Amino acid sequence: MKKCIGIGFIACISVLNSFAEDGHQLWLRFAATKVAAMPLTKVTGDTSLLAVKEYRRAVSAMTGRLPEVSSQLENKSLLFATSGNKTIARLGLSTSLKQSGPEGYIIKTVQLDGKQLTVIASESDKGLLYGAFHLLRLIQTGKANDELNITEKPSYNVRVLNHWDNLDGTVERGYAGRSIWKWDELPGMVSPRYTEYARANASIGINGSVLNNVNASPEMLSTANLQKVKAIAGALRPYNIKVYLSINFSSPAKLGGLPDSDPLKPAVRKWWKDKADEIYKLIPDFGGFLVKANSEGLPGPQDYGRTHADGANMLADALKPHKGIVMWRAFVYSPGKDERAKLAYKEFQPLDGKFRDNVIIQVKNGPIDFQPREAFSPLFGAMKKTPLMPEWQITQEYLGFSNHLVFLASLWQEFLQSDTYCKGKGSTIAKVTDGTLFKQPVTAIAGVANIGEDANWCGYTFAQANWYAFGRMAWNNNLTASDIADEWIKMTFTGDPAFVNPVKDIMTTSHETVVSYMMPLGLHHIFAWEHHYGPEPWCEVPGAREDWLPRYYHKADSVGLGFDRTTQGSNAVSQYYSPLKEEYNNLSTCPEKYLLWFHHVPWDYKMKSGNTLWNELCYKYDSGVKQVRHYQTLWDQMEQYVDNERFSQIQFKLRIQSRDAVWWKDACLLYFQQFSKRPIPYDIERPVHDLDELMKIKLNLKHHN
Ligand code: GCW
Repeated sequence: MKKCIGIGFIACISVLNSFAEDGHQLWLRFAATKVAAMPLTKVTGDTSLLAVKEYRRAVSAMTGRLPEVSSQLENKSLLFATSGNKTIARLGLSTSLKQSGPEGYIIKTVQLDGKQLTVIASESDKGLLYGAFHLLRLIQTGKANDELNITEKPSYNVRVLNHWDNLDGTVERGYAGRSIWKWDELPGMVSPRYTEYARANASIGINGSVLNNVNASPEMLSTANLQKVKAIAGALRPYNIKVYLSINFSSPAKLGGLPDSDPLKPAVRKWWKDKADEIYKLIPDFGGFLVKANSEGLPGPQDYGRTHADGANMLADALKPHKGIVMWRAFVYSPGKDERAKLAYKEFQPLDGKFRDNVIIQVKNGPIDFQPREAFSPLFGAMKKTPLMPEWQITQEYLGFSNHLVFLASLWQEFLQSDTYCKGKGSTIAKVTDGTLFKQPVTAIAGVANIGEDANWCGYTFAQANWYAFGRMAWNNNLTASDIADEWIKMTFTGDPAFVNPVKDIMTTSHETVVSYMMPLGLHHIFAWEHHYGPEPWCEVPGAREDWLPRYYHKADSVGLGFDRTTQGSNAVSQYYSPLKEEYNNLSTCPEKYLLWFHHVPWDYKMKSGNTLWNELCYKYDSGVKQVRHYQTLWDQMEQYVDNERFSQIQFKLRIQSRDAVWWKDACLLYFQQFSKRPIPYDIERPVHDLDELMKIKLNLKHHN
């Protein structure tokens, strides 16, 4: 039965979409209704190739008929071929294929011997698989035709998901149920879900998976656990997904029984070398290690007076003979040394050039911590002799968990297109990290996964879009949020423009919306203690680190609001290149979206709109609330295009988001009003909560450390 909340009678009696879908198929539904014309139902190629299997499986789902396979070239058929194939040479594709590398591919319509063929060609089977999924995407989004001429090559070599999954099955900052990795059952039982996971990732170009939490247990590397990792690696391998592990820097002592884990001691170095040898014996294509060291209480080389480079290089040396890499995180902020936003740069920039060539530094997009909006981390562009990889958070720790609709591609696009000016104008983060401006030996990008054992994988249909967007942008860092939303909507729901257009509007404005109702104008880190779901700008925890408390960041007082990071303040602006540092330093040129990130601004400061800061803040919060209500209205009109189950889930979640937006607005405005002592403009909705009442809210949301 349909729920008829706020929807018209006609929609309620509609039987068109009365089937239910639990979202398990993600964007790989291959629904028959979406395919207008299916041009290529004949295939030439080796049926044992996964690319051919995937293509046939999808087409059969869309048309009800399994495409025929022939060994002869047939008119209007699809040819799968790697570079050795005679036809590839005849078509003169060999050189372009070489340039596209083993994962790249060409999809091209050609005429040969009087026949029209569509060719998917690559240097290797991996590229064929990616090419097959590309063609399927074109078919589903109505873009397949007889004039295809596509050459693709991934922006980054390593496109990896970081699972913050623990050996006990919990997931740190996970909002989609427990971990998909069933350590208790492995290696004897290998869940079919691993293959489904690998396939979903391959369909969007992801080629690596770090299986465990960066807050890593030394036990992860025990021989028994490595056998389990081997079993997972076996399930992921056919889809070109390599496994990586997060390691605990104290493993030699804690697991190996050595007196300590000093990276310069021969016994410690030998322990790691032996461990690497053991891993590669089990998993010859193992990817390497991800390391969180000397961060948030975890052990690291500094415990022994050594540097991050000493630690990373030791691991790099152990992995090098096997072609493994070290992804070493720059998420460090030891207390007391300086203000938090400056710390990663201060520790890592001086180490530029000191790392082995199989080390890559993994840097969160912003200098603090995955906030709704941050200025980009100044480390990007600042380490010219060391490869850097962006780390994004797909799981919505600071963005309403899997309750809020927030399409993160907009945030990531803003980040990738930010100009660092490190080599003059146009030195965007995309170009700094993907090998365009610096010839890095390895390029990479990571996303913290939002995947769990929920039937729909991510806890919310719209959270699936963020997994999808990560893969697509890791493959092609020039794609826009709008392009990606368009594809995803058509594949996940329907290609009907009456559905696609409004939903795309919702998705592409949703990031700005959440910023408006949570932390507009550069505000950051005013979340509730520990779980980071709701607002708590007033939060006080006796004995807590200063930089874990919201007031450290918002600095509200009778004069104004915001963190002074100018040359008069903490001078974080100095970590950026000119002309950015001057632009950010000056109140009148600083982009208003970063205003309170870089400045402590008087309540009566005149904004570009003509409003005072206080009024602007109020209008921003209010606009965020209004936008979510608008999304509800739009969504309710979409019922006729969606199955019941997903329609109702989204309707339900939007109601939560709407209530949460009001909660955020009331909490922040009533709290900051105590400092501004100014009225909330009379043309916006009055608060519906009391501050006292909001300050009592304590959610019982544990996070697993
Ligand atoms: O954002 C913080 C999270 C921690 C996380 C840490 C990190 C895995 O609150 O849960 O730990 O960042 O990125 O290491």
